[in-house]
Amino acid sequence: MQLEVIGVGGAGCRIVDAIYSDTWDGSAVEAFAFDTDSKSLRECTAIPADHRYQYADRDGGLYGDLGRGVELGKQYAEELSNKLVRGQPSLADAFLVVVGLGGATGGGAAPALVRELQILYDAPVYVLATLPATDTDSDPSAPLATDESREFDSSESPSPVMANATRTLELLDGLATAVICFDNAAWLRTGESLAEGRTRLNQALATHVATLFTIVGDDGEATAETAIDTNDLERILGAETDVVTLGFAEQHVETDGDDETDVGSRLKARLFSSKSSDEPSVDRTTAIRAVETAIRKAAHGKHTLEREPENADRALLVVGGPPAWLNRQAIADGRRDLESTIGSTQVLGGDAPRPDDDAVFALVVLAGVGPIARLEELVAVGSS
Ligand SMILES: Nc1nc2c(ncn2[C@@H]2O[C@H](COP(=O)(O)OP(=O)(O)OP(=O)(O)O)[C@@H](O)[C@H]2O)c(=O)[nH]1
Ligand SMILES: [Mg+2]
Repeated sequence: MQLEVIGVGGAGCRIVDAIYSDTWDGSAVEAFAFDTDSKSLRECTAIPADHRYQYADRDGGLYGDLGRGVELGKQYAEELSNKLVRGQPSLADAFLVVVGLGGATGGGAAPALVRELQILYDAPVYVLATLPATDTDSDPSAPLATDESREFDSSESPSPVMANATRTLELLDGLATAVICFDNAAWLRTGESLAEGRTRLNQALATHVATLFTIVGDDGEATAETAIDTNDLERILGAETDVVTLGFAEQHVETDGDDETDVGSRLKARLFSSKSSDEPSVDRTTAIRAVETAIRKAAHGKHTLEREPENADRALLVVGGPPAWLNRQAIADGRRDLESTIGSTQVLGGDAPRPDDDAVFALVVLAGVGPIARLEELVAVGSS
């Protein structure tokens, strides 16, 4: 599918940079980065320079002033959306606006930009939002909490990160087609600051997002038995600003191409296998086990946002990897299990053959999830 990813503010631009650097076989992606702070834009080196744009008359971050961010967002939304014509926005199957909740620039501009895109284009406008990690982000002395170039002045009141995050979520309600959430707190290691962990977090998030959007309408060289198309995705994500979480897992598998170093087994395969190298034989039980394990981890393991597994309205399961490993029965069983876990029949399953891969992966999308303890906590802290 054709996707337009747009980062606003420091976090949004960095995450888009990571997403854009990820592999996109078969799918088209265009990336844009918008910030009031040119320093943060200069660091997004994967995104073409003419797709990065500094807006507002004063260059720099907004130091947590969400009111100002909202004002600037309204003032510049049209100008920002006009920058997209440097690409081909009219061909987009979806827009993905990426923002770090808690900041002022991204959190302020995202709602107005989403509104503008909804007016201009027919395609859904999804939001990808990070939730601030309470302990690191609300500590004003923590580097990179909202603006890394900021010299902290102890006479100022602490940055109202949680209040900003709550307010932005409220503003997005009814505007964003759906909100994919990523909880920084759950992905940082104990004692690790955002400054230390952000590259790893952004990479993990990029893998989840790139996987989701590359499997949709995948027209790679191998044909899926059950392909997921943009209509399927729209059906699962809904159009009511539902909260979405993603779970991803992969299992390395031994493929014929793997044996470069293992001369003995390569030779054995050549001598004794009746199949040619482009028709690898895979033991059925081993394939089923690999698919089952990947599905179990993606469905019940760590998600971008922790949730009670049963609290979702709709779900999508896609299993991908080398075609010979994609056991249809195991995928169908996994889909049925997911259906009974969430107690809904609105569960789609599909496959994504990747002939050159050496891993079986599963991606689970849960939509309409709630109530979510972390979001409630955010709202409670933000409004106290
Ligand atoms: N996952 C992730 N989260 C980040 C990153 N940088 C910042 N954040 C989070 O996003 C929130 C907003 O930070 P920024 O995006 O830097 O803020 P901004 O939108 O640029 O707004 P101002 O700089 O305040 O004008 C922070 O409170 C963090 O919770 C990042 O690289 N990765
Ligand atoms: Mg900033």
